[in-house]
Amino acid sequence: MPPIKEPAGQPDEPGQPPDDATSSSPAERPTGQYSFVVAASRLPVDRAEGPDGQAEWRSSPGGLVTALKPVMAEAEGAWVGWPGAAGEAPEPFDLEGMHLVSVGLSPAEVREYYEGFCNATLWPLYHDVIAQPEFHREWWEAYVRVNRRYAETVAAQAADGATVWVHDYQLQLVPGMLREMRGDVCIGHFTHIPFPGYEIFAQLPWRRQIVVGLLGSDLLGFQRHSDATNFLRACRRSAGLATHGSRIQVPDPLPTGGATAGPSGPARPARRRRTAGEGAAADASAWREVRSGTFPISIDSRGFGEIALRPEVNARSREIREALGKPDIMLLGVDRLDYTKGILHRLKAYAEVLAEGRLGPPGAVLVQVASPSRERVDHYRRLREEVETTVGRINGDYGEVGLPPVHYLHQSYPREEMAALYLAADVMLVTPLRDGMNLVAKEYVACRHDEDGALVLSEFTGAADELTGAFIVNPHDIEGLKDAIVRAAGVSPQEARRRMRSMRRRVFDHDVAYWARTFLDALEKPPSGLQAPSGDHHLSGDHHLSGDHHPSGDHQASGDHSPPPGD
Ligand code: GDG
Repeated sequence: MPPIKEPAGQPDEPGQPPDDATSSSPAERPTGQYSFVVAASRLPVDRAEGPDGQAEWRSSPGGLVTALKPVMAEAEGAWVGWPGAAGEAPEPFDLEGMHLVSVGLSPAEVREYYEGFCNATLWPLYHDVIAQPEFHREWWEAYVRVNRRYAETVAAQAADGATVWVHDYQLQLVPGMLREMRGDVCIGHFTHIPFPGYEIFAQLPWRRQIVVGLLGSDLLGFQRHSDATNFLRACRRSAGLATHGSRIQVPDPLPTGGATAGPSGPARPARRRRTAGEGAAADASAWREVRSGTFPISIDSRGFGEIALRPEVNARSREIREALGKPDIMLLGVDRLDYTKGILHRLKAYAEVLAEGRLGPPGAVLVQVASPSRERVDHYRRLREEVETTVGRINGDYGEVGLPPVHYLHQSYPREEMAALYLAADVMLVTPLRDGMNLVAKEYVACRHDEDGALVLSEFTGAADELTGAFIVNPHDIEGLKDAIVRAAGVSPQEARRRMRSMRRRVFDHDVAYWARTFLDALEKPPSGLQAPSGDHHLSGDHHLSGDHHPSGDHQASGDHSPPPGD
């Protein structure tokens, strides 16, 4: 189907609930029993075969779940998400202290909502249109429908006054919908991917509905300062709202159609908590304050660090180097096979470095793990073909019998194997064209207990704000990338140690638990008497994170949602 230019109906009007929506009125909806509810695209579990051959659920070892498990256990938490396969939602179940509630997606919804609007509209749009986003009205309708289903599921689980934490670009309408259903709950939303500049965001026919949906939150978290400021601009431009520093003044309830002007004077803190079931029929003269903040996500640093210290993992890392023919230099890339990750730019630079003999013959080997991802989406199919053709060409041009210069692995590996690869690599190549954070860079650092190894890191990742000991590159600048690879490969042990030490300090001080804690603290205990910061304002989250400031000013760090490979 060709991309459309025209939106359905009024571009800036909210999506209407579909005819088949099973909404009940707020008054009829029972209040749930969970005082902390996480809503994320996926449940933190995988379906696996048990010892008896029966299918069973196993928790998937993502950083997000690692960080939130203790909070879930303490607060009687529920997690709402899609189990990952089309079809009816399985009944809610408990696993490792978490109450897991599935949202079902039909095969058509997987196509139109997940592969369509999420991964072929929003994903390329939010990553600076590296690939052309497609705009289809039926995909948008599926997005509205599925977001409503999530919101209803959360509303049914949340106790009176509960804290709800909604995650990422797949669920941007949930905060607004949930606020209409349950004005009593406290809602946070965190965007894991970049939030684009307004000129790009403005292409989206449904830009206003997205902004309004997000503004149902009490606190909006972003990875980088630039993401938060882009969002504030979108509030002003597409919803006509006034922003004061990092805060947005929002009429309560927020009209969902037409332009909305905010008050021009200073912020009027007028949020009032409604009781469960009271719904949105509140006094339209009230104003609510929505806060935004920068909360860079991180990883389970200690967990990775411990794996990397295991003797069998260290033995495996030596085995990997032997299997590669004991190269002088081993370079490594680990990515989902995604066009945002800059894999082709990396391969081009590596091929030229080889051609120029700058890594010293026979010398270097690149291991590229490209874990399968979104394989039914066109852009991803085409990327796979291009990457595989390029790898074949490099090996054809520069390989010898038994010594291919690129080892390409289109597979997913257990964490232990990943840690062994990280430990084996002299140079880690993380070269995305755009990336909200990039957890791989932090995982590499967390594993290097030997304080050796060098990281080449794109400036277009959130991680570049924090990992200043890396060799920072612009991946579009192939000459610059080549120079950085050569410098990283030839770095002295002293300089490598100095750089790695500073990065390890950062990654261990600001882990995923820190990220979750700072976000939830800011959500539940908004700093009183917040001053509207002037100019390059800092966001509410920063108030919790003074001290360890990065030159670019963004920082705090921590948390991680390691999406399961294959997402
Ligand atoms: C989004 C944002 C942001 C990959 N292959 C295997 C494997 N992985 C794991 C990595 C890492 C994760 O997947 C990938 O995380 P990234 O941060 O690199 O990227 P996205 O998937 O695009 O994640 C990103 C993130 O959300 C968190 O907010 O950083 O910017 O795009 O953890 O290790 N893990 C295992 N085997 C593999 O083969 N075990």
